Amino acid sequence: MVATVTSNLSRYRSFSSLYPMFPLKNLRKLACLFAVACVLVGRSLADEQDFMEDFLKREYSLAKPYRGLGFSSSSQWDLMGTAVVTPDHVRLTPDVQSRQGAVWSRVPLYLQDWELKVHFKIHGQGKKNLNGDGLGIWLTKERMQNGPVFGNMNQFTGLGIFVDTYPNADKNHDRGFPFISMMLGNGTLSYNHDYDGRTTELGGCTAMARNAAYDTFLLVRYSKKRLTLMVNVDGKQEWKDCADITGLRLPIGYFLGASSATGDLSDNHDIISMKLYQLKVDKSPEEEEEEEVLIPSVDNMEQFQVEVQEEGMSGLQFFFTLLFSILGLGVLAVIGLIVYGRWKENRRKRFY
Ligand SMILES: *[C@@H]1O[C@H](CO)[C@@H](O)[C@H](O)[C@H]1NC(C)=O
Ligand SMILES: [Ca+2]
Repeated sequence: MVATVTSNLSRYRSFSSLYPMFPLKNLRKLACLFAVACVLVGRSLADEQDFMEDFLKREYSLAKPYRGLGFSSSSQWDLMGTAVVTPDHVRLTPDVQSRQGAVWSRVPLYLQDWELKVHFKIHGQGKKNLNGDGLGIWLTKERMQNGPVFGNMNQFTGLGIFVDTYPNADKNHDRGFPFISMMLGNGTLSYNHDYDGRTTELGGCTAMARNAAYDTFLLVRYSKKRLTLMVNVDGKQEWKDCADITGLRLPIGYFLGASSATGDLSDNHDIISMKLYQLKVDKSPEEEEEEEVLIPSVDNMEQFQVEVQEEGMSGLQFFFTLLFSILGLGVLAVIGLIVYGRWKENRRKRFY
């Protein structure tokens, strides 16, 4: 048990050194209490805290019980495609080929500083890397669109966070899947599945979030033009850093959503909850009077630009390419020599 609250180890140590005679049993209880407190507070105590407080905003959140979700006029959410509600989750797609489903908030988000905690579950029958395609979490201008980006439209405007469970590009296995990544769309940028979105990603990390033994969460925090993405997929009461982007401008009034798609490969893609917290942040007067943002953008976009490598040649391909190159050069040389010979002959003829 103590091992699961490693984030509180420092507190634990100082405590035990202060009270060396304190019984171990009580310490364990204390550790458990800490762990429970962490869960209740909704994030690790080890996190740096420059926020005064936060509030769960029910009107932007999706959580149990999902009464009337998707059909009641009082519901804050719409369902589309194959998405269905059960008592335990919103299932965006079943573990069946070629399905698309989504859930979208009806209420535009007008908060400046917020935190979104997503509890999701991806599971299925397929063997590792024979499953797909993953899910997208959205905060975008558009809503309720069909499309190729994890069941949402391409060229979207706003934030997309992808839990990509199938390596389309990754023939060299240079990154582990599932891979969670982040993209900021501006209406013209295009997500490219063939490269698993690498050409447009702002950051990301590998997270073993499929068929996981533990509950899997991701957390997005946006405040003062800084967007941080954290994950918790291994049952520890702590968040792991996944991406951290500064200078990111995101307009307000966008919609929260979650979508998923299966293709030749499939999985169950479930959303258990999406909880939106308002962050109360200390701001300087300059930060208060920020100019209005109309199009999502990131300062110094170039720093994220990656060269996507075309698929490398196999050894055999390389051998034949070399062979034919040499043969080709040989042929060229022979032709060259013949032409040169003729030319010399002609010249000689002209002299006589
Ligand atoms: C979107 O971003 C790309 C890449 O930074 C840029 O070339 C394009 O002009 C931007 N589009 C808009 C509408 O700002
Ligand atoms: Ca992929």
